[in-house]
Amino acid sequence: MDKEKKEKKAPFQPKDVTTCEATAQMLEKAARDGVTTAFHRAATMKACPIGKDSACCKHCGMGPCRLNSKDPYGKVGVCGATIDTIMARNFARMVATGTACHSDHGMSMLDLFRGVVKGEIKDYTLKDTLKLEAVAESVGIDIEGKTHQEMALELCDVLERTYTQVEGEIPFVSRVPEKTLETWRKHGVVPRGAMREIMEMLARTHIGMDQEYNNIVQQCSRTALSDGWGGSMVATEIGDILFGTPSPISIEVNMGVLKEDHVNIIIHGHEPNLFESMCESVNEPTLVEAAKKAGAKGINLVGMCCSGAEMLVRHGIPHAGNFSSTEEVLITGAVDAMAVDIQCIKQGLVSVAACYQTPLITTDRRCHIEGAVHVHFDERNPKECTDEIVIKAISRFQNRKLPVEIPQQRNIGVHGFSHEYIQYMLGGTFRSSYTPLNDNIINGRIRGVAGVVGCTNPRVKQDFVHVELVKELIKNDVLVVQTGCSQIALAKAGLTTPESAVLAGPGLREVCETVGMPPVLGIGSCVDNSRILMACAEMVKTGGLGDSIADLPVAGAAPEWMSEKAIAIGHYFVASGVFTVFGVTFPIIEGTKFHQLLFEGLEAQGFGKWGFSADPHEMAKMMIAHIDKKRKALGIDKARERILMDMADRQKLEVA
Ligand code: SF4
Ligand code: MSK
Repeated sequence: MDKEKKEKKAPFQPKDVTTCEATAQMLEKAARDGVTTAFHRAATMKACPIGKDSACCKHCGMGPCRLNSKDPYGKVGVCGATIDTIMARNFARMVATGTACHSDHGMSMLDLFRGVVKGEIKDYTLKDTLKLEAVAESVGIDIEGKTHQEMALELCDVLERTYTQVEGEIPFVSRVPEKTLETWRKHGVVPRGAMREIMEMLARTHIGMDQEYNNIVQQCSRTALSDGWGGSMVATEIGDILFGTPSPISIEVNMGVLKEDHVNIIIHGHEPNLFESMCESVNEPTLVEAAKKAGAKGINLVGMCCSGAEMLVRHGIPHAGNFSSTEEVLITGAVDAMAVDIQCIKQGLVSVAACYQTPLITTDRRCHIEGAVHVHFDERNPKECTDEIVIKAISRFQNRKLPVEIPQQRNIGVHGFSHEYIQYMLGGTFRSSYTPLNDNIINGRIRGVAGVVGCTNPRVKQDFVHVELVKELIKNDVLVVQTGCSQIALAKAGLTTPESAVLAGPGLREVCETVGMPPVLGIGSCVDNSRILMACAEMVKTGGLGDSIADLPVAGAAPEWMSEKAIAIGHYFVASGVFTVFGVTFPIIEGTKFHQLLFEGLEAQGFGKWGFSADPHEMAKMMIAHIDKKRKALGIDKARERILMDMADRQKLEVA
């Protein structure tokens, strides 16, 4: 941090770019320390207006070709590609990349699972054998008389088809409601293995291949479904079998979880195995002793981003913040090591970490970063890597030279609502089912269910859109389920406590208070969006809310999305039958045929549809209107009117 940098003014006021007070405090400090972050770069780097509308193509050497978003049909690319072809191909490549990320994650979880089951990997065990039995049965494995090892080996072979199957339907299609599956079959989008779908998607977007936007979108749906009901779902299910299915746990979130007198280690990324081993290493007596000898009171393990969200719900490990705070947390000067694995790791972390002499450690062969230290993580000997991370952190603690400033915000909430737990919570041990949820939707106490998920993005005020949207939804009796960075935004805003039921509408509040649950249910990381699909499938199976996912009074949103994974998630929800609204920006030109297909046409074919609004209140309005439309189609809109009248009457009585 030289003098010249110190005098550099931030191009914004911290409070204008984030509602997270801890992040704002660190941005103030960044200005004093002369450090730049993604917020600074977003403020000074204007998004390319042509790229923003997806009106350019660089798929071949005759281009790059730029079309005019103001006059989209006025021009074509050198090869003759129209705006619809160009936008559809760009969108398709985002879906393919997002699907590849989740599927690659799922495949490594399956590799780990196989290694554990075969006894080649000894540091992990099968923690949830009840889940193992349930998953095996769900894909048609006869578990009668088999040992857990036998059924797990069989399960490995079946689930591997999720990725490698050349022809025919992937195993978890068995979980899709019959009528939804009928729609998929009719439109030829039932997925084969993710590898096949991604390969075909990429091939079809090459110059001179698929140049009919409807046909490209059909393959987008097939590819995205191989993620939601395939790649991601396997990652979630195997994670639960290996590390335990989450159940509600009280947790602490925000930068105040860092401790000045402890060795602070942050794990950031997506795969739970690194984090699970870190839990062992930070409790290793020799390392704890070493930390104490270095003058620390102990070792404080903290999560960030999505692997943090998984550890939060499985072990109650504190969480320091979401994607947009990963550079800012280093500015505290209190982080003695940040270890990362895969996905959503900003390259900008390297320079911020260097400013505070914090070791930034990459651990996965798929994600090295120039300037970071690499310590390879091998599941066959995981502690070799995680012990070394702890040793590096202790050494940094011992040599801390820069002042430490830890924001004091620390929010407590309850998270860990797997779809299995929602069933148990509402139905109790003996009649565990989704019937009470469906009943409360049918009688109108709960208007509908919304999944609010996804990233944060420095192009919009951090957390603001998530929090405003969720507040508006629960106020209107919509139960909210959450994953990923969105869940952390709401946890920081204090909305994941049972007490926050006071912010809900009268019907939802009554249900929450009866059961003792928050109106906002945190369920895990971004691959755990598959839990929301499972909850939707259970709601259909339970009955009374239509025959397909498209009939349900549900909606989804990613209000501050930024990653291609989010686009893949959005599209698998749309293809599954869910109205899904994105904020920030959407790579499309309004008024084009491609826009019409995504935002209206797919719904007419029996799928869900896309929506867009950058404004949280408008977004809530759109989602609630959709939920009401579905209630009307189901003939349960009258029940809600009656219930609301009853509640209003009751309130009037209370006032009197
Ligand atoms: Fe231009 Fe067509 Fe090549 Fe794309 S594929 S860069 S539109 S010539
Ligand atoms: S980490 S994909 S920023 S949710 Fe899953 Fe957060 Fe989005 Fe990454």
